[in-house]
Amino acid sequence: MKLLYAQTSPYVRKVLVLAHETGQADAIELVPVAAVPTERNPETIPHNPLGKVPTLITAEGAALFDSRVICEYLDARSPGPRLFPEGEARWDALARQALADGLLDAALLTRYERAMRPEALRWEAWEAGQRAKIAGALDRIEATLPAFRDRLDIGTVATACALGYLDFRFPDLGWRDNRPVAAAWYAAFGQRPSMQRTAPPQG
Ligand SMILES: N[C@@H](CCC(=O)N[C@@H](CS)C(=O)NCC(=O)O)C(=O)O
Repeated sequence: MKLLYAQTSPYVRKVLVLAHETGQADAIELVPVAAVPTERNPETIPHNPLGKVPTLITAEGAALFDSRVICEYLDARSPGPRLFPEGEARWDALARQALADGLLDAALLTRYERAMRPEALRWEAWEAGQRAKIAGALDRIEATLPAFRDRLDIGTVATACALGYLDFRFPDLGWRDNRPVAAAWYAAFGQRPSMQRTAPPQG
């Protein structure tokens, strides 16, 4: 399998954390590609017309995207642990993944706004709206964490990758302020080898 990837992408990180946790990291060849919304990357487009990472090319040559589809695919072929629970617990785990991914979507849009959009074209109210989504998602994580803090599933993996992205791109946000439960949980979860091995570049 080949994974079209960028080391800084939190969605890629989610896929790689799941690959490590399910013992499949060595089966994935990492192919670095540029992923920029304003440019069509000829390496990625033939596989994924959206031009986004992560995009997985399976051993059979099928292209899979986005991160949720890839995570389910890898989980389904896991030789060991599974991170998508069955039964009632599944909906809870998927909902927590959706919350964390939604936090990431808002954070990434904010990042693009700050790093890419020409200053004269910036729209403050729009960025404030994205920041409010991030804060709301963080508050929901803080409130609900006691019920799932001991789980290892796609929900906790996605949550940890989202918090890691905030540390990486928004170190001044102070997401830990008034959120001691999430801060303590992330400090412990972040020590997992899967998280350590997939950390974004420093500096
Ligand atoms: N919902 C997608 C989001 C993927 C995504 O937005 N990836 C970013 C990098 S972090 C990207 O490829 N951006 C390039 C673009 O938007 O063209 C997923 O879960 O995989």
